[in-house]
Amino acid sequence: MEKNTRLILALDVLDSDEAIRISKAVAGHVDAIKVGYPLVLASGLQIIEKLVKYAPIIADFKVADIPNTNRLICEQVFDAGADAVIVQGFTGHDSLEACVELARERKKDIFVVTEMSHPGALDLMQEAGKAIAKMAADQCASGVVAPATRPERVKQIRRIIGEELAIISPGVGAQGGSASDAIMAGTDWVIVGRSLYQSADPAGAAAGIVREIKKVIKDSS
Ligand code: FNU
Repeated sequence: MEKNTRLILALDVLDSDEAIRISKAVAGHVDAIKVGYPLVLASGLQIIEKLVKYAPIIADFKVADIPNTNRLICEQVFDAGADAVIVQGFTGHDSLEACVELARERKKDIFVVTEMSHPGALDLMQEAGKAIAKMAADQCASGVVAPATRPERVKQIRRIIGEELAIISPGVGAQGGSASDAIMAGTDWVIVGRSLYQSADPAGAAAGIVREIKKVIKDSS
């Protein structure tokens, strides 16, 4: 994934025509499009090959199973044309290794969820977040998913994983996080869903976030 606009669209719409229309509109403004269960369950896995012409596709299936099942899932998703898969880290080193090994063979990317962006992540997940980040780094995953809603955690996770791994951060906009705060905390890409796909002008909304990101980078350099 090329680091250009540093914006990833989370495309959680259900209708494939709408998904294509929005992807086409934001294509120049995003470095990737993230699809997940809502869109894929509603319109089929083949939506990935229809969208991949607009941007690289990250499949957010939060894969969380035993190693063999994890590998089978990632194989299906890579075969469908996705460039990256988001997997959970809490299932442990062997489950993650199955995904990372396959991605290496296929020259694809795995992003590991450390701690999620919603309030409930504080109940159980946050405690494991730093250990998951370290495991992702030890296994040489491509990157981690860390919460834009908690920039201080992004900072801590960046210190743990170093500069080799990427951080992609959801939670900007609808969940209350700010793109500039996440970028300043060390995020490589912000992931934005509802604020883009529910906008009357998704391209304009995307361009606005990209401007905000570029400004904060310029002001801080
Ligand atoms: P928006 N997402 C998230 N938090 O929000 N993959 C996480 O910790 C995580 C995610 C996804 O709120 C969420 O499923 F690991 O409308 C949705 O697709 O901007 C997107 O990021 C956020 O969407």
